[in-house]
Amino acid sequence: MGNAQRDPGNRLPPGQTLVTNFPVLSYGPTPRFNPAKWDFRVIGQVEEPLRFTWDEFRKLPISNQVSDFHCVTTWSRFDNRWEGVRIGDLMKLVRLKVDAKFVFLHCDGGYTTNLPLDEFLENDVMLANRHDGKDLEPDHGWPLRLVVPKLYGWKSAKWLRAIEFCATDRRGFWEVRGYHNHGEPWAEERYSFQEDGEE
Ligand SMILES: Nc1nc2c(c(=O)[nH]1)N[C@H]1C(S)=C(S)[C@@H](COP(=O)(O)O)O[C@H]1N2
Ligand SMILES: [Mo]
Repeated sequence: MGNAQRDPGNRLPPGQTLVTNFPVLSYGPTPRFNPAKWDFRVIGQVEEPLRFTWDEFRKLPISNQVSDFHCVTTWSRFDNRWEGVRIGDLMKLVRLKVDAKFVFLHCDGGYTTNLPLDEFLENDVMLANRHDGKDLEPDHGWPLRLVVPKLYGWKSAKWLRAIEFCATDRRGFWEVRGYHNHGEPWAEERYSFQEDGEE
């Protein structure tokens, strides 16, 4: 095995191969960013929906976080330094209704994905606009993407425009096209057929 495959810290989930580049995985074209028209919304099971313009969003507190990234197509990239707004900081502005149990993410271009509320609220989940010290490349989600390090990469929605809190779960773009509803890399939750027999 070459250097690329070695896993000194036992941080590589089963079936994954380490890469040092940063592949682009997108379904469809990269949307164009227009700062005058862009907005970011928090909707659904909240006491009051929120809407941020680009200038308003830029005033939220900024944090850094280093995490590993695992794509279901089998590449993993270690030690990504993400900069942006921690979900914990965003949530200081959000009053959830008691019925909020799931999160559904809406992106420019129509991509969607879903995850349980408790996993969305993990400490390492971020709304990122910088990666390894640079603004995100357009292909990697500029101006804003979600990062959910503990789930496969397709949950890390690029070009994120809205977070919808939901009482019931709803499958997103890949989740209705054969990918697992949960997507936990250490359990290799890759495909929806694996959900058979799960509760
Ligand atoms: N809007 C949107 N977000 C997306 C995707 C996409 O096609 N559209 N692809 C997902 C997949 S499959 C992965 S692995 C990661 C890849 O992020 P990257 O292209 O920055 O490596 O983005 C995820 N977020
Ligand atoms: Mo992916």
